[in-house]
Amino acid sequence: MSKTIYVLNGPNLNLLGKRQPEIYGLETLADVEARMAKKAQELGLEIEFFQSNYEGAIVEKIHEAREKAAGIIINPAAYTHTSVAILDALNTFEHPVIEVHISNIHTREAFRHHSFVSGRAEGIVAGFGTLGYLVALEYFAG
Ligand code: DHK
Repeated sequence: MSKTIYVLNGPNLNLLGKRQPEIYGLETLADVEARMAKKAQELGLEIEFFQSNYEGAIVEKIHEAREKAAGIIINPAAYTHTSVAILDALNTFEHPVIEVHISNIHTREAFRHHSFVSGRAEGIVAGFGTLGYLVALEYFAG
């Protein structure tokens, strides 16, 4: 049976492609999902793709992943910098977590330099645009 990887996206990423394209690019989240689904098939993986603007909904999806997923790829978006709840939920997950940021958070405002998730993540990809999601998926190949 192939491994299922949960791909979780935080607030405002539903507006990808329309939102500050000079920072986040022109691709939509649906484009990212389609590219990931294709790549997952090539790698023999399954993905469950999810986006929410609500912190609690992301926490609950991580709880669901505890039973169903072999890994989590997460772009917590603004919750990266604020959410102990998402960190605590990830700490209940017993498989690898890869953190993705489309932009390089370290070249942006100081408040974006700290991530609550990074200390829990096996790997972090930032600043590669949406390619970062595909790189994260490669981590789970094999
Ligand atoms: C996305 C966001 O929405 C921001 O709040 C983060 C992240 C950066 C990204 O680069 O994907 O600070």
